[in-house]
Amino acid sequence: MAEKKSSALFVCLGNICRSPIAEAVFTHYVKEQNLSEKWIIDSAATADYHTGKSPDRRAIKCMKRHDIPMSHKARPIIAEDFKNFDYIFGMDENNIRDLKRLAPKNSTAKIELLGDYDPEGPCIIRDPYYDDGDEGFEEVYQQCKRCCQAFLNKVS
Ligand code: WE7
Repeated sequence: MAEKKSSALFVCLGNICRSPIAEAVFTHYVKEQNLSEKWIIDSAATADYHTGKSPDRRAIKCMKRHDIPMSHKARPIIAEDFKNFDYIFGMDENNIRDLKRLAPKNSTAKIELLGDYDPEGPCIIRDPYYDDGDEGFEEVYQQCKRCCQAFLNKVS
């Protein structure tokens, strides 16, 4: 009998910057630990604004720089996600507020800040969308890396 899979959904405002990076980074560590068969991993938006779009070019550049594959098309979070996923991670307090507002009554997912797993502290993964360069995206990547490793170690 196959054991039940765990599942994690990474969420931000538009699903083109932070959450596809988090999804790619977590998927990378899950693969590295040969746990791919045990996990369902996806990302989604709280706003139906960039649906169908690829990640921001700066996010793509960041993942290329770190040699981590990323392929995702933006999609809004839907009611079923709140019962299908064990964990739904927001990046900042706005995401958490929106997720709690969007959660249906039968929601069973644990809604958490991804940054709460960061052993180095900063709990908010800041929105880099209106930044000029690549630095904000690099910071997002570094935070996602620490948080995803810590989360995976905790739950497996
Ligand atoms: C963002 C964004 C991000 C902000 N990705 N957008 Cl202009 C707009 C309006 C509604 C939904 C989306 Cl998604 C967007 C485009 C995409 N990371 N961050 N907008 C943002 C940041 C600070 C204050 C206000 C906004 C809209």
